[in-house]
Amino acid sequence: MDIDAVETEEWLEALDAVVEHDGPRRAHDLVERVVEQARMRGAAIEHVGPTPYVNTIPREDEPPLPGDPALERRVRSLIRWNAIAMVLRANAESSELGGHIASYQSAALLYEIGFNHFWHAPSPNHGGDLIYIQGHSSPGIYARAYLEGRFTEEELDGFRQEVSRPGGLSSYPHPWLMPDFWQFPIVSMGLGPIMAIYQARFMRYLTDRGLLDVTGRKVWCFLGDGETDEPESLGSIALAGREELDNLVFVVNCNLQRLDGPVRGNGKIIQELETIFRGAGWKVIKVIWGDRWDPLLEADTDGLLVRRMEEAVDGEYQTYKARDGAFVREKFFGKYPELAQRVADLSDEEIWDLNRGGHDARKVYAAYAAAQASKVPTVILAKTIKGYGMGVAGEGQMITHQQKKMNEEALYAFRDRFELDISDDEVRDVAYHRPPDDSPEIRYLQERRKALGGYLPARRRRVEQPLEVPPLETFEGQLQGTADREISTTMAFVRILAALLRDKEMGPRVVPIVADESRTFGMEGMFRQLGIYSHVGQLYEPEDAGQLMFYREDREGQVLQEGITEAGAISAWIAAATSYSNHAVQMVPFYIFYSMFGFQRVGDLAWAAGDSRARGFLIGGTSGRTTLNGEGLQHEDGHSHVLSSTVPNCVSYAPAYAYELAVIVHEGLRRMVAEQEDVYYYLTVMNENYRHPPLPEGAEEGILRGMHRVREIEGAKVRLLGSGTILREVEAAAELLASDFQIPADVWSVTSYTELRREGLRLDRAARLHPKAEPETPWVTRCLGDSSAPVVAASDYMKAQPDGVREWVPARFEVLGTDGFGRSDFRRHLRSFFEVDRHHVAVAALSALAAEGEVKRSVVADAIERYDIDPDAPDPAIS
Ligand SMILES: Cc1ncc(C[n+]2csc(CCOP(=O)(O)OP(=O)(O)O)c2C)c(N)n1
Ligand SMILES: [Mg+2]
Repeated sequence: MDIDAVETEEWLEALDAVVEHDGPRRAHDLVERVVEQARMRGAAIEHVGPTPYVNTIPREDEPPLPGDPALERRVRSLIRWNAIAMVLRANAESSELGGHIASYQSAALLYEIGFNHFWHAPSPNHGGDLIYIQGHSSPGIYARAYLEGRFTEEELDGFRQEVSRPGGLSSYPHPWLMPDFWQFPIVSMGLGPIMAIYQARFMRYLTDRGLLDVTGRKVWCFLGDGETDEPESLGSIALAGREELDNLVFVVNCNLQRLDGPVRGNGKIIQELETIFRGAGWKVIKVIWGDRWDPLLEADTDGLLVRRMEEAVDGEYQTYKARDGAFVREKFFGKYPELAQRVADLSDEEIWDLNRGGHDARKVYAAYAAAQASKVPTVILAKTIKGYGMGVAGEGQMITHQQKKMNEEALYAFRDRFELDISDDEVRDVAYHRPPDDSPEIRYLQERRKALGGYLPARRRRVEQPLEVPPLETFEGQLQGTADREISTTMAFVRILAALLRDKEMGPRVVPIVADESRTFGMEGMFRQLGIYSHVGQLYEPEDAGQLMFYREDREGQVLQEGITEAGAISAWIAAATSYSNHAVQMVPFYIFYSMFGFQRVGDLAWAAGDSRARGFLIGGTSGRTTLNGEGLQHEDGHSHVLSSTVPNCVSYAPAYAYELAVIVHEGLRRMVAEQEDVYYYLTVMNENYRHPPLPEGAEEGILRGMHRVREIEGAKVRLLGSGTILREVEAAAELLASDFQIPADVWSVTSYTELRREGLRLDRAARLHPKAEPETPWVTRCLGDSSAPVVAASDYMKAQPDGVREWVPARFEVLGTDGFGRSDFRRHLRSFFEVDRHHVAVAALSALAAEGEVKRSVVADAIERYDIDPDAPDPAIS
């Protein structure tokens, strides 16, 4: 209720006068001052909602379009055509291969303005911008590369045929499949945005630490409006805002549709995203309406048009573009007679031509120029039409996303709409079309890219001068054993890291990354010693300033303390682990986390890391279902090695002793840093303290291949395998078997069932396909093949791990493991519950011997009784 209408009118008139005399900007500033004053006076003005549903940049502030817009449109149309042709040709035989038409057609201009005017390739003058391309827009990116002369027509015809056609083009951006082309694997929705944010932050880290000047380089990330529903898409935007990452631009292609239908049929995705990003400290640039709306908006002095624009929901906007001008006149303008009157002079065709901002070159250019100059992260919300130009074949239709067909009629219409110089025959054949090299179109396109330093995307495979890896003796402290001192492998790891950090060449390239768990792993010493990275340094005196290891934040800090975000921390790790490629600076990242919150929590990012050819170490701390004992079901990891084994280029180890860890880390450095192999390492470390023996002579090969003998007895009757801390239970079981049953046993430390299995599979395959060649024997068989004594394996992980090598164990094989939900108790109780303690190992050994007829069954029964095992205890796997 307005209690004083006259007063209200006066205020509004005053504002109108300001707009008239000093322009909207002055009005904006004044209102902001008034709001501020009102707050000071106690008027609780709380929520700042979205701005009106119009473009953020006023028409008068739009810079003129540089270059030759008409020629650019011709080039763009050619790219549109070839992108469609790729998909249609791939699906001509059958629709088996798939591919997307509609997404790129909605985004074509958004990419082309970038390619023609903004995005630098690496060159002597510029380090290069990093473009995260929306995965299912790839046909458009290939089509551009074809016009640039980077792909042949045969290669385009190999779209989505990566196996049968040499040089076939991958469905989506995959560095694994196209290592010279794609830089960032983004098609799994949400991963692109979060990786882009941490990439931008990592670039600033490189600069602040004096490793590389990245001034002027930007990260541009494209995402779909539907994709913003993924928690990963928006979950880290506050970091970018807080850190004022001025090198980051998001372009959200707001075509209002996702796969099944509208993104926000009953609302407005652009308005929703505006509020979210503004709240997170981003500059938001809405590009909603194209220039043909400008006269109507200028004439909208009473705000009725904007009101109508705000009333209409996205579901309606989608429908408008699937119908025609008459429909828009009736449903949109016709709602208010005054509004209908304003378009009475426009023909239906002119109403139909009222364009959206994301399809207007000048508006998009203006937004990009503003983003380029912005001092904070910027998001561009560009309103587009899904399937733009597809006409009756799909424009704005519910089924558009998956439409892979366009009939001849639709293709002719497309050609005519974009005024393509393509013959009827070519249209019928869906032929690719590329004008000659000396045509104005191709010359223009090439000149633009030349001016911007070369082609994009393009990926660097290796650095020219790899870092030198320090010798194994660097980790002498861990190789010698700890004598009487009891430490955990976590502590051993921290010492290995500390030794690496002391190395002159490699030390500064090490990136320790944590997600608020440094103290858990005893790494708080690094806070003081290395500093925690913070672009603004430390603006406060830390509470513990007087202490030796105080919480030191520093602009040159080396540690990335990401807070409680495993997805963010692994994204930071991916940025560092691919720095060799994106920045030509080799880094050696170690991300240390609770092993339960690794692969299980952020498995898709771990997969993307493999695709990215990331090189670095993931360290799963406090691992083992019974080793981290007090934390209960949610924390006790007994399966991360099963999960890590699914990533083809992830090399996993579960070491038990410090010297194993040292040998493995050293080999990882050799392979990833010196040899530049595209693998990454997953190592589990534990928090149980015990003594560590010195490195046995000649043990390195076995440690790296996956198993080595740690206890050798003449005439062993049984062989026991252990991993991680359970190796110690296995060693104790060997003692029990000797003392209580006079049975000699060998003990092996299995450092990696995953590696043993991979070798077994590889050699089996080689033997199968090369029947005439002498088959090679896998390591596990070489280790265990010299006797037929039974083998018993126990670990703190699932039975699937040892089971994976069963085929190559040439003897009876009993497997113990920790399948099931964890729970808390003392370690000894948990190990008894999960049946992986010394007693169960001994019983399993006797049981195997009984099955072989080597001991009587009564001996097994005796042991069960002697060790106080309840044979009717619940099965831990389902308890
Ligand atoms: C994690 C994940 N879930 C589902 C998909 C399947 N998918 C591919 S595209 C798509 C719709 C995308 O809609 P939007 O983000 O709006 O992109 P547009 O094509 O409209 O530009 C879906 C669901 C995926 N790629 N990744
Ligand atoms: Mg969409």
